[in-house]
Amino acid sequence: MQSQAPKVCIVGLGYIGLPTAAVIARSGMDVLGVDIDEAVVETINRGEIHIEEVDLDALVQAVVRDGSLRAATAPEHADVFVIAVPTPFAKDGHHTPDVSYVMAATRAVAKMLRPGDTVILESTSPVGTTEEMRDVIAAERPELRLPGKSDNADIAIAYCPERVLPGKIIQELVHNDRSIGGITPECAEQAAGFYRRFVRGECIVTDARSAEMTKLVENAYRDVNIAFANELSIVADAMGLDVWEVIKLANRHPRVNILQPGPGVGGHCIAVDPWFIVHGAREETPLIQTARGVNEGKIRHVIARATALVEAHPGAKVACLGLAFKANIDDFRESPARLVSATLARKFGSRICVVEPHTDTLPIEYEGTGATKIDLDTALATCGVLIVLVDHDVFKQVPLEKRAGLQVYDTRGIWPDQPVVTSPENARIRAVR
Ligand code: SAJ
Repeated sequence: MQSQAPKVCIVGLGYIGLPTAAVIARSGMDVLGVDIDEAVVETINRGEIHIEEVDLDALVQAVVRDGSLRAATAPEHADVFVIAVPTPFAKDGHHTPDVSYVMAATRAVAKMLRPGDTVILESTSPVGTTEEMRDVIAAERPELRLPGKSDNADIAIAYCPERVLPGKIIQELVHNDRSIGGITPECAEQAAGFYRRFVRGECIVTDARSAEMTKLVENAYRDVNIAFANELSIVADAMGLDVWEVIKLANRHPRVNILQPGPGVGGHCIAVDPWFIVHGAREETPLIQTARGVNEGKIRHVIARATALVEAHPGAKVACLGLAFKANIDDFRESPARLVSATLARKFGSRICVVEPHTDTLPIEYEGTGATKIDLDTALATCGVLIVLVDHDVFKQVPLEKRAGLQVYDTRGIWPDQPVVTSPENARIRAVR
């Protein structure tokens, strides 16, 4: 790594690429952000952002204004290329990872490469993807000596997964430790030299395949642990127990730390990445596959329980609290809360109201159902049934006197003081299973 600040090109300006580009630009490097979406490029070049993330707007505005970050629709030569494009599922119905965006970005970058450059993949990817990138570069640029293929490689290729939490991305980008996996040890060291310029956490070097697996393992670990909590919540419903009380007490054991049940696992990572491990080792992953099944099953359980509650109170309006996939964010993609309330909206039409402080409109699937969006105060004043689907702080703060007389199904356990009602619908849910 040259001691002079390297020029950096980041391909993909989404939830990871844009904050990463902005943080790197802030650290004094000259950054070009690349996205195929012209509207995204224009927005960023105006110093604005197309995604919501805490503190990102002011940061992007500052680095665009001082010229250290600019955006374009095609890459230009840089010393370091960082690829942060989506790796969705293929549309084959088997949860097969689709790395075609990674390979398209690699081909675009390959054309620019000069000896001494570094190419880093950050996208969550199945094991072996970084080597596949190397092979794509080899096909595009047969004259380059590539790592793992010849000694004295001309360029470095490495995998360094992002591991930042939505809502804390800017802070975690700087302070989290990073696993940096090179195709060779030299590649890892060259990439680590780049990250050490803006990361305050430890930059730990390893091989590319281990780094790829590490990222998948982190999210599969969380999925398995959330599945345990969700299974307990279903058991507690069957036994008439308060799962939050049981978890709170069990967690007083010095070696027990159970996560929180919810309406299912949402977002674009935890519910997706375990399948990337399964894809590479289907026979060897019964636990990971079962955890996915438990977390998917929890969504169906919540829909069944909520349906029974709504049916048991035929005259009441129903408020579904929250659309986001988790607390205090405005990201509604892959959200179990959204799936639950949209399903109720299709079943019960205009009886269903949705409360979500982070948006002015309801997503498209509510169109024609008759469901409406209302604010929290209106919900508390007009709805007889509340279904808590997201633990936003504004919901947690609702005092008991405003909800004491209402029928409440709290899937997040945000209101421990809510009186427990032993109602016919609870019995019915037991019968449903
Ligand atoms: N959830 C529960 N109970 C819990 C914790 C979470 O039901 O106790 C649910 C949430 O409500 C949400 C889902 O799980 O629907 C995922 O939320 P999350 O906060 O666990 O994770 P993400 O998807 O926001 O971010 C994860 C993080 N991974 C880990 O914590 C291992 C983050 O560090 C990764 O960078 C991110 O995935 C990613 O991009 O891979």
